[in-house]
Amino acid sequence: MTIRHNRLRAWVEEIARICEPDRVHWCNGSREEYAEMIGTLQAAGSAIPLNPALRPNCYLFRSDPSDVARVEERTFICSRHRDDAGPTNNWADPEQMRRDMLASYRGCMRGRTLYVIPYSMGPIGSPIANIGVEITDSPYVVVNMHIMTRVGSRVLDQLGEDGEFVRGWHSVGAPLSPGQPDSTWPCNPDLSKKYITHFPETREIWSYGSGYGGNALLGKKCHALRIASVQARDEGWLAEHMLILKVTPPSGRPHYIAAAFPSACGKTNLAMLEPTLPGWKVETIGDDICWMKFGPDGRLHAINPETGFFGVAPGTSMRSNPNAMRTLRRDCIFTNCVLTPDNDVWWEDMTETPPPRGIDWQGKEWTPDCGRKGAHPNARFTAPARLCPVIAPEWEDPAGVPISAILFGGRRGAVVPLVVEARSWSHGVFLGSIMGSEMTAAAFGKVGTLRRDPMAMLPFCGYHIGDYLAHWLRIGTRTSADRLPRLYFVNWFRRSADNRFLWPGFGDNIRVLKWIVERIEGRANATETPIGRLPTPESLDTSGLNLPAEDLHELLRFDVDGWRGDISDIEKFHASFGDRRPAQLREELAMLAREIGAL
Ligand code: GTP
Ligand code: SPV
Ligand code: MN
Repeated sequence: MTIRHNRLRAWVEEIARICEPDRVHWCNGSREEYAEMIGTLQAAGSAIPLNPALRPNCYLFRSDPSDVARVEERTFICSRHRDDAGPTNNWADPEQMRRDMLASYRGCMRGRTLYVIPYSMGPIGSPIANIGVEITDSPYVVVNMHIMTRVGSRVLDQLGEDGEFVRGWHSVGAPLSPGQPDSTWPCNPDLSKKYITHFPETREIWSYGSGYGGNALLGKKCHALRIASVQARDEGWLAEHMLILKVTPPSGRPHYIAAAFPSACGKTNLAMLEPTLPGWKVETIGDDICWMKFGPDGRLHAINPETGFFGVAPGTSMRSNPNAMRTLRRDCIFTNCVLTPDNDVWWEDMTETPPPRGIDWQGKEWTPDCGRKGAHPNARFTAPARLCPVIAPEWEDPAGVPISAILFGGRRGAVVPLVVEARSWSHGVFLGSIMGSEMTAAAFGKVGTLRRDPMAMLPFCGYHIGDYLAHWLRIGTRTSADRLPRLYFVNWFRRSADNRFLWPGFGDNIRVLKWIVERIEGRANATETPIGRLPTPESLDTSGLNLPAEDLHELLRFDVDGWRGDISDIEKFHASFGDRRPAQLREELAMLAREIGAL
């Protein structure tokens, strides 16, 4: 392959000099390359082929037990000024970080191949898309990037001789000395040696020591969210942790809706929802990331920058997400799932009856009653989006789809109602800024504790969170109010006094989407409350649900006492933005506090 882009070639040569790989391989993105890479991984014992009669062309991987999720405490935003990273990011001095990491990178690819992965986030040539190049020493990363992004020669052609690209430098941090046998999941098991570093000003990502998910597939969180959020701020668009769906009511006129939920809080589920209301149809555009730019019509147009789903496996079943299950029938990668006796994969809650025995995610003999989970709680599938039976025909439209509504939602057992409509753009930004969620296994941390997670971007915003919210407020002034998406706050996770989920969720979430579509079209009623507009009980379609009236009442209740209890926590969170706290958000909070007699 001849590389016409001199800066790209020189950069790869420089990295190769530092990392000292045995070989350099430029990825062309072909099916043959995928097959060859899988062959290498299979020979190394890393890729376990599944039963071709049950799941053709599918492979299982088991990670090192130290390397199972994103590592937020080892994730750094190395902006020149500490203040530009803000209170929610780990900051480190860029020069110091470069020195420290260079010391780790020296010779780190000995005994390995350096792969160069040119990729496009978004349809190649789309005005909303963006190109990156990831250097990695992990063939597992290569095959995952093949599924998750558009890889190869087409991207190099688009880049031409001098195009701009995001530079991603990744190593698992496990050099091999001559004759040393490789591990099936090479990584650096020492947490203090792992780094997921971003240099926002120079659009660079340096990742070292981990081979898992968002730590290693650099197109995803590092590029499409942390670096892209900075580009979006500079250029007047939005890079968000959101699914995108198309909902078509019986009347036939579709709406496109985006929704921000924190990790493992239901984006993939909602994006592929199978409606329980007759005549309603939901199709998928994307399940994790959404880039939105203003179109010539003054509306926000969204693309899914990815081409695959890196989805949470446990809990995925024919009951909770049948369309995901149908997507997983061939050509997929599974990580940290159970291997069953017939060489298939399994995870908790996939089926009502578990397999009688199997090999768990750590490679140990496992039975359902052994007291351990078979799959890791953050076990994941990597699946091509085109295989999703409800993928929308326009999912790769380079112009994107016009967004009618944006939902913000977290996992809250109490306080937050099922759905509330914002009064205005700035009120909606306020609601998004106070999102809280009980933590999940998608990142290292204390599962279940409540943390504020504005727009589900807390771990993914590449700059000061106060500036991020100010950017959102500014976006609302860039077009007329009737062209902006309407903003909503939702919560599928409200619990009863005896700890049941009050709302059936999953396919029944179409009932909330229906209310939202009818609000947009001016056909559904709502009650004004200090936190926004709540559905009147009869405006929410609960036909055929058997939902007890007191549960519905609780789901749609404005819980004054609960909100009073939340105010001081919100105030503390917003106060942590210091002098970058947007005045409009201060006013929104003061107004809410006044109306409910708090503060
Ligand atoms: P990332 O890929 O980590 O960004 O997350 P995601 O938001 O795509 O997560 P996903 O859709 O895989 O979330 C799965 C979790 O949400 C599982 O624990 C599901 O049980 C739960 N979940 C999804 N939808 C619902 C719902 O409507 N009700 C309830 N109670 N749980 C839900
Ligand atoms: C998330 O944690 O939000 C994910 C998975 O989507 S990962 O790509 O590993 O970050
Ligand atoms: Mn995510």
